[in-house]
Amino acid sequence: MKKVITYGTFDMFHEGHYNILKRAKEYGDYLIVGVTGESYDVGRGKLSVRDSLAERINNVKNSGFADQIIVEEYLGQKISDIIKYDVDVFVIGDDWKGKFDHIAEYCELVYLPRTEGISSTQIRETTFRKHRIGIIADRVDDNQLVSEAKKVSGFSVEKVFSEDTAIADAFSKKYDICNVMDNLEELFDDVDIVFVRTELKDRYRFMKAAIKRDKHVIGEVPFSIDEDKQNELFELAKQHDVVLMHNLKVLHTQVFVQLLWMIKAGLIGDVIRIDCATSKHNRSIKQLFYELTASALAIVLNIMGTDYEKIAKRIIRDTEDIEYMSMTITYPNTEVIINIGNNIRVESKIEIVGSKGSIRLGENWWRADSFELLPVDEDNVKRYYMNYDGNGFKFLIKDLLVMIDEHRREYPLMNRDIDTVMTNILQDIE
Ligand code: C2G
Repeated sequence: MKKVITYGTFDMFHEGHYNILKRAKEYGDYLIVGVTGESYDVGRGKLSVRDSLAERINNVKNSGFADQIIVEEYLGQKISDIIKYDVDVFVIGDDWKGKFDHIAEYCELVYLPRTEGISSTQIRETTFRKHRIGIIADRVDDNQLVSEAKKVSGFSVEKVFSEDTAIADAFSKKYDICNVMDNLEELFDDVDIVFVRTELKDRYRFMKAAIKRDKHVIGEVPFSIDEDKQNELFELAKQHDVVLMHNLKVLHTQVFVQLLWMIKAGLIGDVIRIDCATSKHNRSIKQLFYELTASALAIVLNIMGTDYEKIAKRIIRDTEDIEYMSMTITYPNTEVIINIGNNIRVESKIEIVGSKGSIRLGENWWRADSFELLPVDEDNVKRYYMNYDGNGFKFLIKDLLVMIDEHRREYPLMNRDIDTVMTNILQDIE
């Protein structure tokens, strides 16, 4: 019996998929189809997949050509499948020409011509409404929004506005955004999401204007340190039925959700202490404080909840440019320490110490792609990771799209309670 294998995502199953399965089957007597698993797709940067794995498998099954369906879960699995299933022929579309030549060492390799004029991307674009985003900026720095947005289909960055026209021009050149807007109102025309990337003092004003024009908003954290203004923004968002999304990438990474689950499930026992530190160079302590402390607090408040007993804070300024902030948050049985330095070198890490074990995150924990679990009673360290490129913004965008499309308005890991406590703590530091 001659065994053939082929692989694919098979999202929005179409004629091209049908044709390749049909032709693949003709190369032998038995066809195995590998359908990509969801985390494998995320890992290889395919964030636009719309159908669930079950739906995609079902569609392959309904084509009637597959004798066996398997799930492709990791890079490199193809070689082990060929060995495991004793495959004779490997078939793939010629959009992959040259990429799978090494397979020829293990079995016969066939690249088949693609069906012209149809693709999953094309169907996604015509089936789903495209979300357009406008940016309000006060510096030429997009926080990788533009590059990350390109990885999520159904989303495009269209317009930029700045009160300083030189900044808007430089921004559009640097990030290749065609439309530079002269005034704010124009920015709001034809976009449905607005990213407010400005200093704290201007955020509330811009966010309010965007919400009033029924735009979903992504804002830097905190939106405002004035509790009344903050509440007003949320009230307005409710009235206008739009999403207010905090630019806190960590809350959208798989690694964070995974470690949160492990802690909640009791894998490290009771949390006794959380130690969180990092440092940056040549940046004002305010900026540092807000960006990094907000990420640290988002992690801590999700793990520990919002009922802390007290907070103590110290800022040490040794010279004009060395600054060091140390904050202690006390819970009934847990102590949380957050240390942030400027122009001083502090090891970047988060250590969550529990009665049964610890969890450690290293460098760049605010957009973590890995962590370690160190059980108390075992020597072996377990590593958990999710490889991804970029700074994680794409996961935030993807979550935002799901929220908009499915009409959800509050992201569960950043609910109003967490937001209020976070704002109060940040306000307290002012
Ligand atoms: N295909 C085709 N004609 C099209 C579209 C797709 O022949 N118009 C083929 C592709 O060449 C591929 C198969 O259909 O062989 C599945 O395509 P996708 O679902 O796009 O899968 P892809 O992401 O290319 O995954 O491990 C995954 C595989 O390497 C391929």
